Amino acid sequence: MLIRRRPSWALPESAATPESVMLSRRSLLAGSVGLIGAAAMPGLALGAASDDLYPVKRNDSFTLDRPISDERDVTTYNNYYEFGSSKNIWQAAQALKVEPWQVIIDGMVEKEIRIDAHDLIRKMPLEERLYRHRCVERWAMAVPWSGFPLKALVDMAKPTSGAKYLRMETFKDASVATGQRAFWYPWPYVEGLTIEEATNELAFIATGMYGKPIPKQNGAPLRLAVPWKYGFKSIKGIVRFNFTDKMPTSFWMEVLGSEYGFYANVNPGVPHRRWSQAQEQLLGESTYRPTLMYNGYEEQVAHLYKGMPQNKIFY
Ligand SMILES: Nc1nc2c(c(=O)[nH]1)N[C@H]1C(S)=C(S)[C@@H](COP(=O)(O)O)O[C@H]1N2
Ligand SMILES: [Mo]
Repeated sequence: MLIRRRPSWALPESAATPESVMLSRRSLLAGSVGLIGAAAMPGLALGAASDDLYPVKRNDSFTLDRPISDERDVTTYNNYYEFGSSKNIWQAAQALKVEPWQVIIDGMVEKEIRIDAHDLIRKMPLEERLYRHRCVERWAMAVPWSGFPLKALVDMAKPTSGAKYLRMETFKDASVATGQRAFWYPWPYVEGLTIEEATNELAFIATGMYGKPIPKQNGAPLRLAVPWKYGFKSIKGIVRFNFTDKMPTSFWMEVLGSEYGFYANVNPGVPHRRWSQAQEQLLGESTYRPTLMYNGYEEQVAHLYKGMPQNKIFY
């Protein structure tokens, strides 16, 4: 979503596909994997205080209409602007220390909570879910996340009746996240949901993936997964959950509010201001598939937006 230069996804489709990018990255990686073996697996996380919890039991009620994406693709093709605006940030993200990791749950709650992320994870009902993910840039993937329903955290927080929104914030430390030295961005990354969205059964906090702890580049130790929305809503590296009565201004709303709104629900029929959203490309595939309404989760979430203006909920 860098706007200073022509973005790769705005190129003609034949010129830059996620696959061609990944194929070249794969061949680059091939050499190092042979040399240092498993240690070169980008997903490898060593020794955080909740690593023993995985794998967790799969909840079979979440099914896919597409293959699970290749783990190496998912862990090496990322958006995480804290570490740079390219897709190739997985090595830079290893600088992040994810233990200890202090989380604050505050704002309109009965009592403020400060807890280490790994203690929080131990208290939560962990399960595995297969989810689609659809980036606003048109690439998509399917991931086996481990984690817990966001509702479990909301219930623990006991928000007061006036709380209407949940605002989430990413860590801020430009000494390790060199992307945060880009002063023209409004750090820290912020995202938000209505309380109804946050307590919908689909809203999930991912703490693991592929049966292992979640890698740093994918948002360790706590990362939101709201699969009916464009990917930028799924905030990584969360340090704060703040309950409020005011609609949060997200990072991307602040950067470019005319293109990235608060709701950002997936809709194939509502184009981005600069490209169509009718189709999407799965990581590792060269052909396009049709984009699904609410990314295939219409049944679970459409009721949340009944009667709301269409021009507000799909960008
Ligand atoms: N803190 C933070 N969270 C973030 C982002 C980011 O730049 N910073 N990028 C978002 C975008 S645009 C997408 S598509 C997903 C990408 O997740 P992935 O790298 O695990 O595929 O993370 C989202 N969460
Ligand atoms: Mo994205």
